[in-house]
Amino acid sequence: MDGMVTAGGVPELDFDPFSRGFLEDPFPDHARLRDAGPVAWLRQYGVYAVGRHAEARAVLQDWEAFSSAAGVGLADFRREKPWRLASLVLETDPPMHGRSRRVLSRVLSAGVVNALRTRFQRDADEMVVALLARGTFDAVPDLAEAYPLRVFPDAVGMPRENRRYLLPYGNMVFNSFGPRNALFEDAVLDAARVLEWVQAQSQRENLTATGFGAEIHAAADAGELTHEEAPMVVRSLLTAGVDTTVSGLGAALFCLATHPEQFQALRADPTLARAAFEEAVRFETPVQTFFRTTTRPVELGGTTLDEERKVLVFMGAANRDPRRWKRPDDYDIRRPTAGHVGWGVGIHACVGMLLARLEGECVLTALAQRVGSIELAGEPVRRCNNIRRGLASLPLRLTPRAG
Ligand code: OW4
Repeated sequence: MDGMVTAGGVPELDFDPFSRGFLEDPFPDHARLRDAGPVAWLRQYGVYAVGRHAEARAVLQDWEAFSSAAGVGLADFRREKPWRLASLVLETDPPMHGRSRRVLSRVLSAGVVNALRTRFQRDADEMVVALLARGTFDAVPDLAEAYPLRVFPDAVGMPRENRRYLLPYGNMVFNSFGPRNALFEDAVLDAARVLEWVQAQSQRENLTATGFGAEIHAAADAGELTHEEAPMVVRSLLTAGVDTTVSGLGAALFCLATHPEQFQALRADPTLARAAFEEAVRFETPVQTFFRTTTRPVELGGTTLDEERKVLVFMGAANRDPRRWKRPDDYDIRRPTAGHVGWGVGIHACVGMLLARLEGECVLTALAQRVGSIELAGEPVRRCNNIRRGLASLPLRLTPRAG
């Protein structure tokens, strides 16, 4: 029952953040969580929960007290075997984390990403022109999925065939950070085949001679990673690189279709494309939650958390915390978004965010320059996932820009 407190004085809550009802509309429980206190206890799972911006940031920034090495899902790797080999970057602490992170940071650095801009913009322009010719289409498969599935595997150096498997694979991995509920079980039905395929894609001989994949394998030649580790780091790219940006693009398209005045502001000044994407990442927060595990008794928001406990950080709740944001539930492409936690913060903050932002900027720039209006042409349909917030379907109607 809500209203009880733990022996440590932490308020207890009963909602299930992995139920379909919550995932369809998390916002009322987000408010309850934030209002209960700086930290709450989720009775159903026996985990701490953090929904306010200040404490979410504090947890994510303190990797020593709030470890990732026991897994960033509900499963505690010290007690149960991970369902797939643990990630060398997401599910590690320093010093191991730094080894893989350093390689990924370089492979996805500003200079590398900026060099892709011309190609990424051309691909976005081409897609938007083709969709304008159709007028009405489903923006999830036809744009939010199609665009990252074209540009990202190209940049990694993957072959064209079967890249669409990256979508069910991402859905599987993100569901796996939650409990073993029906979402998880349905997502892993085909796991053996998909995992085998992803592992094969990560091998050096299956990647082109140039691209992110080849550069990660070259880092093993240079001694920065072992040759056993290199394919695992490529796997991280394939895991985190597609369906996250699919959710982000879907969020931006949903926001612009449902806030026509914001799309008109973007049309009036297409240089707002990057800000409009960033605000969509705050507003919808594609990666809604991740866990940490306490390594010692640790003070947070005036209470002391027990050691060896999972802590569920609600980035989506923090990104709409009224203690931090003015009119948090408004999508406003001119608001200062700095400090949002949609990419995480601290040593595990999204290493691919410059690439994701480039994809968002290119698609929204193409829309701003070529499209007159974006309207819903049907009801959006949510794709429920334990961790990731996104749509399965977004029927849109575009009209061309006059003149
Ligand atoms: C958000 C992320 C997500 C899922 C998987 C991995 C990374 C990985 N970052 O390293 O496998």
